Amino acid sequence: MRNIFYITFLLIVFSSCNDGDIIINNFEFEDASIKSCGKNGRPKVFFKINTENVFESISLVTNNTAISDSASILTTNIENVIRFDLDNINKINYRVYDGTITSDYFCNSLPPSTPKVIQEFISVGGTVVITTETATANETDTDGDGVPNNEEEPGDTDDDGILNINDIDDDGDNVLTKVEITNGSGDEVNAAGDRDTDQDGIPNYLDDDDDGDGKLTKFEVQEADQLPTDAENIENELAFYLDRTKTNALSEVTATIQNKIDTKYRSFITIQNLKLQNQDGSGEEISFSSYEFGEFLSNTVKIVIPSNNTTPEEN
Ligand SMILES: [Ca+2]
Ligand SMILES: [Ca+2]
Ligand SMILES: [Ca+2]
Ligand SMILES: [Ca+2]
Repeated sequence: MRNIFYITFLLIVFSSCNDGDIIINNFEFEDASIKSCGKNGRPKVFFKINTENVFESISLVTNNTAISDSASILTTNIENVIRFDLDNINKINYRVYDGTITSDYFCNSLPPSTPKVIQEFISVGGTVVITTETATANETDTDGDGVPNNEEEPGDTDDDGILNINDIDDDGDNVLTKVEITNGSGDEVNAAGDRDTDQDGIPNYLDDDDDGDGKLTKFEVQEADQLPTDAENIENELAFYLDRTKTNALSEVTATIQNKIDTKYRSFITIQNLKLQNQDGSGEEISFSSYEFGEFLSNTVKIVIPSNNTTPEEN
């Protein structure tokens, strides 16, 4: 906020020193969130638009290869800071217009003829610094398994190294928790009201032998397929793992469900030693030791926990 105030102050002073120039009375982009266009073979654009009182935008154009091509992701790299200098291709552009602007202004391959730019500053120096962290996609149910965080059993029930709060198969029986908590009519439940087929008090989603027939759910499959929920492992609409009269059991089950959960990436863009020059020919410059451009929040993507270095999947 201090930096925003600083440029506001500078611009007002600067404008008032130039008789006849347009008075910029607001450089304060209320919303810190940044929008983006994908690359589509061109440099990528990040921008903020202000349409209150004054029609203005500030944008960062970049062809830096560390930045994703996707419009909805800046980067998924939370390990490293992205840092590059502004130059003829990578630049900050501040503009004031004579009318309302929309995202199309930046995202169309051909810039529209209106609104007209009536004042423009372009960077003549600075270093872009981008740091990224993960952001929870679902605050109340991190792994999206249908059991809210505050109701997840503490710890790691199946000892697979993934805490229950992040585990989409809490008991490690190859049946997703969100499947195991589903109650149908006539299902047996425990005292807490959770589905508990063998009525041993342990809900199915935490029970590795759901039907209590002595064969672990994970092994109540046929050779053809190794997931207990697949059609091969269901007879007369009842899965073997829920049928205590059947003990279909295979000892050589190696499949485990890949633990994919939703997440987002939040990137913070700061420009160090930013120097902007007025394009009106006056050569006037304004400078910042550090300008907080804003935050870019990605769309929700699926990642594997624990990380196996696969590329996150866009939903
Ligand atoms: Ca869980
Ligand atoms: Ca399970
Ligand atoms: Ca049980
Ligand atoms: Ca069983």
